[in-house]
Amino acid sequence: MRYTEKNPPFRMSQFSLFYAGQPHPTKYDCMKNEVIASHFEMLADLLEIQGANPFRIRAYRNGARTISSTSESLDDMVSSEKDLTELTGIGKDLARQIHEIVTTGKHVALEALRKEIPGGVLDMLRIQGVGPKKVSVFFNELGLRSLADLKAACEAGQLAKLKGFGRKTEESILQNIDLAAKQSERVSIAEARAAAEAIVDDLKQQAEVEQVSVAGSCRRRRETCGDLDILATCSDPGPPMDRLAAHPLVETVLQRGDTKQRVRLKTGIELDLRVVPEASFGAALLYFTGSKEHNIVVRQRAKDLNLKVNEYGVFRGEEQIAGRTEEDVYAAVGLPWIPPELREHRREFEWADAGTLPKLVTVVDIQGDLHMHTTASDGAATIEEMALAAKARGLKYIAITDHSKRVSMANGLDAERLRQHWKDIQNVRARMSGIDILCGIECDILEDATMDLADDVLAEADWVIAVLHYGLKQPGKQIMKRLMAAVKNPHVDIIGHCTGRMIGRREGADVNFTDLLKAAADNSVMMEINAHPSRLDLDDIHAAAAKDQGIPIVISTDSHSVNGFEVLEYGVDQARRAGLTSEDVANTKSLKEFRELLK
Ligand code: DGT
Ligand code: CA
Ligand code: CA
Repeated sequence: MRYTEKNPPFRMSQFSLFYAGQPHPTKYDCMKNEVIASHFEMLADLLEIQGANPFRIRAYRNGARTISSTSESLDDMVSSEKDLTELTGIGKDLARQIHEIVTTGKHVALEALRKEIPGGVLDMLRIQGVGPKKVSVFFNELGLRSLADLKAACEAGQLAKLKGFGRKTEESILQNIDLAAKQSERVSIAEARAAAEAIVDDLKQQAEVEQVSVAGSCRRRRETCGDLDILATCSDPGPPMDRLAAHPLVETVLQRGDTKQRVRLKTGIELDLRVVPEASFGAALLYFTGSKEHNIVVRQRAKDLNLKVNEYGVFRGEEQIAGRTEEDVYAAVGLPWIPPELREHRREFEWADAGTLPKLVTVVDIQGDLHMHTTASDGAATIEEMALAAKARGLKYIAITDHSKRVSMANGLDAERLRQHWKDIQNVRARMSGIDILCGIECDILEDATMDLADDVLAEADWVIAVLHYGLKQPGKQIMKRLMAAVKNPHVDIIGHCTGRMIGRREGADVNFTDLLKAAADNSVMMEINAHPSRLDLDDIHAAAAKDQGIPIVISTDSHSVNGFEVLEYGVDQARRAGLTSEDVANTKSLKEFRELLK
């Protein structure tokens, strides 16, 4: 994956479980390639901050790129004793390190570097527009060790005095630093799920433990989580607590009571484990899943029925009448079971009362993926490799949507290259069976509201995604002029990652969704939920608003490599939070039905 300081797609290491720690390899069925790649990306970042030899840094970055674009699992390669050095860019040293990560779960080189560079220095990489080169200067020349240090230095005008920096950099950092600081207190749903699910799976191994579940915002699939919550039932709380304390992802036990334990993971996030009686599991799960606002309504409904609900059960006077399962708690207060993704006190009670709770879309409903890149622009795999990988995941159709020319750093395509690219796609399509391939384009909507490619070119595409990449900070009026022009363009099929936000790093553009969604509905333009965990754009609220307008939603992975498809589930989670059914999501349809939706 190629990225620049100006426009990082995302920093994989932010999502890595292994950001700070030494994972235990047996905890995972398979060590994902992306996770191994993230180790090397982080190693390269740390070396660059340290001012190490550029060749060494490049070797790690190339290695990371190879790993994330290799379709064969490195984990499998290691266990079947294949020669890793046959992969391009993987020499003896990297092969040895991969072997170490896969077999021991440790990465000595990375851990050594992390000891030399404070964690707060790495936090600086979360700031939009700040990469390892700048951080290196902040750390080595100014001795800054945290976001707070950096903020103070900007406010004191220290940066502007450095060679190669100006007032503009200082202002831009000040503008984005609070968001980075806020974000470092919350983690992406991808990181939250990886950690919580690994720990749940591990607790299930404990013989005495009966039931275990993730709760809290992670179970509701919020896009970021403040902390993790896990519930278990066990006759004796001791063994699960001991097991958690000894888990390789856990750094320290912060608090231990009779039934509750709070720990800090090596990634920095904190986790609560609560051990509850079997007869209260459902009530506790409902209570600790939240949201708080949802719980308040449930409690009020119980009151209206002269009942009391708390984390132990549902009570009539002293008598417990429900609590073992969530279903029976909801039933006791006259409600059907409500999926966790809907528990935000938005419309779930209204739907439940009317008997119209939506049957939410699931990952297996998805038949096609309509946003992905190849080596023609900034992807790591060829058309054929992407198609094969999509087919292996059970997809029936894909659209190849490389960048248009404005995105020059991603090697965006002009009309001539694009037409050749489409010919190449058609050739691959002709010789492949079991998957269909659409000739698409991710076309930039330029700052002046014109499209990056001429209408006659767009007219030849099967599928046109229009997106904002540049000028996201323009005034709302100009942003809307651009989006409206795109929506009204007869060749545009969909608006991709509508706001351009990068969760925790960059605010999105100032979009007036009321106007935009109305125009999209009037012009039969679809809206994308970009599934990447750093985008999730549309968000849940706006995806629900799009549904209300009858706009078909497409959940897309925006894959840049054969492993990019892994993020699909995060997009589906966001769609579920929006209350979307498979009817509302256009890429759950067969290609034939999907084509009928196109204008
Ligand atoms: P987070 O961790 O900020 O991402 O969000 P949550 O929802 O996981 O919040 P957390 O960890 O503070 O608490 C977990 C759940 O426990 C929360 O969703 C609802 C429940 N809960 C916590 N405190 C209260 C409270 O004061 N009242 C009620 N009704 N529920 C609470
Ligand atoms: Ca929580
Ligand atoms: Ca909590």
